Amino acid sequence: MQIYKTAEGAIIKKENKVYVKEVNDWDAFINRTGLHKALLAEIEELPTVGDGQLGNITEPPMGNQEIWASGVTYKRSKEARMEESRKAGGGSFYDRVYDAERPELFFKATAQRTVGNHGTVRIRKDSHWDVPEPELTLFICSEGTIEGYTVGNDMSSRSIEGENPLYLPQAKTYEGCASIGPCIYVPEAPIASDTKIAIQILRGGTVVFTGDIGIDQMKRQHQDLVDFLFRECEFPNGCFLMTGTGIVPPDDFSLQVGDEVQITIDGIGTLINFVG
Ligand code: DO4
Ligand code: MG
Repeated sequence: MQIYKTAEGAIIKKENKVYVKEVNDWDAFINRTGLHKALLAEIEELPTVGDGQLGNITEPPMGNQEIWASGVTYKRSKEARMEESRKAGGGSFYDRVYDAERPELFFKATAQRTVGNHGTVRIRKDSHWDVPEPELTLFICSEGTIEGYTVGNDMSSRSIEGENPLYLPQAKTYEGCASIGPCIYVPEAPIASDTKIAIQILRGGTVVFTGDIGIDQMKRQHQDLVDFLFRECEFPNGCFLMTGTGIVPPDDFSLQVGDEVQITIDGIGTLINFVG
C-alpha cells in the first residue's frame, strides 16, 4: 500500500485501487504501530477515485516529524568520503565508523527545510562541489517500529564536508537540503531485500549521470539504526531516517542549478527534484 499526502488528506493506493480519505492530523494518521493493518481496515469504508492525479502530488508525506540520516552505511560512501577528506586528515574516521558497532547518525532536516516530489532542492551558495544522495528512508512510529518507507534525497556539499568533517552539519543542513516522497510505502512485511535504488541526473534534458545499487549492499540492518536513534531520543510524532547512500557520482561531477534529479526505489516510486 502507498499513502500520499494531499491538501485535503490522504490518497491510499492498494494494488490498482485508489482511495481518498479526509485527514485533519497527518501526524496522528501515520504515527501508528501496525499501520498496514490499520489502513487495511480503514479503506473498506472509503470512496475510490481514478489514479490520474497521483503523479501530480507534490506534498512531502510528512507533518511535524524530524528527518535524521545515517552515514557511511555502504562501501561506496566510505571510499568517496575518505578520498574527499584525505587532505584535511579526515580519511580514517570514515573507515572506522564503517566498521564500528555505533553507526553514524545525524540530524538532517525539519519539514521547513524539506520539499516533496517536483520540489526544488538547493545547493549552497558557498559550496562548489555538490551531489544528491539517493537513500531509502524509513518511517518509524513513536514506539520505534518501522511502519513504512519513502524515497529520500540527502543533498550534500562535498566541498564543505571534505574541507573538515566537523563541518558536516553545514554540508548537510540548510534551506532546501532534503526531499522525501512521493508517498510512504506501507508493506505488510519489511521491504524486500532485493529492492533496488536507481538515480538519473538530467542537464538540459540530457542524462549526465546514472547509478543504481541494491539495498542488500548496505552494511547495517535497518532496525539496528533505529535502535541506536531511539536510545536517547523520543519522537512523539514518529520520525524519518535516511539510511545512507551507496551511489556517489565520480569526483569530477558536481550538480548545477537547473539539473533534474530522479530517484526511483522499487515499490515506492520516483522522486523528482529540480536543483535551484
Ligand atoms: O559521513 C557523512 C555523511 C554520510 C552520508 O550522508 C551517507 O553515507 O549517506
Ligand atoms: Mg547521505
